[in-house]
Amino acid sequence: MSCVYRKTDSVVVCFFGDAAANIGAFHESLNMAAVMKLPVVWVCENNQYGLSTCICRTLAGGSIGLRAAAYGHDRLHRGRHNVVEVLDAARSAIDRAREGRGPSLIEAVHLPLVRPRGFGQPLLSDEGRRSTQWAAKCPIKHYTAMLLEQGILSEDAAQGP
Ligand SMILES: Cc1ncc(C[n+]2csc(CCOP(=O)(O)OP(=O)(O)O)c2C)c(N)n1
Ligand SMILES: [Mg+2]
Repeated sequence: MSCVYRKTDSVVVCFFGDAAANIGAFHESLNMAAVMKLPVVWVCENNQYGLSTCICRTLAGGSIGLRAAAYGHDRLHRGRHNVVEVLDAARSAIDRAREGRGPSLIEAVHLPLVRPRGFGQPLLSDEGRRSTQWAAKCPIKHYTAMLLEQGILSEDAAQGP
């Protein structure tokens, strides 16, 4: 029984990978949550790969967020590397859930992560290129730069212990 019925502030936050959006339970759960206006926030950590398979080969329609929209969800598709935008999205989704306005899906899109050795598979041929792309858009690096720029973090503190 959800907090909608119990009249509490509780919200369910459910994390899953991009590959889970292709199984039946994903569709059944999103449908039921929307029909019942359940206080649920789905967070899809979309790293573009299920094990070693690129979603470009498995995801029809090209977007997990669009699937959520089709089930009447608020769809919050946030920046690739912006921690603050993701925090804002989470706040807005939780508020919406608490107000009884139903579920949301946050699709956190990460650039393809390097798999050192893809679950028994050989190294991917474009590993070097993807590694460089990921390093350039690392969310921690960007957040650190933002905190330094705003004078919230000192250079010393940024270096860590
Ligand atoms: C019901 C079920 N089907 C298939 C698998 C096999 N399996 C393990 S991990 C995985 C892919 C997971 O991809 P994703 O959710 O995107 O997570 P990531 O690999 O990016 O960490 C699959 C298909 C499983 N564990 N359970
Ligand atoms: Mg994945």
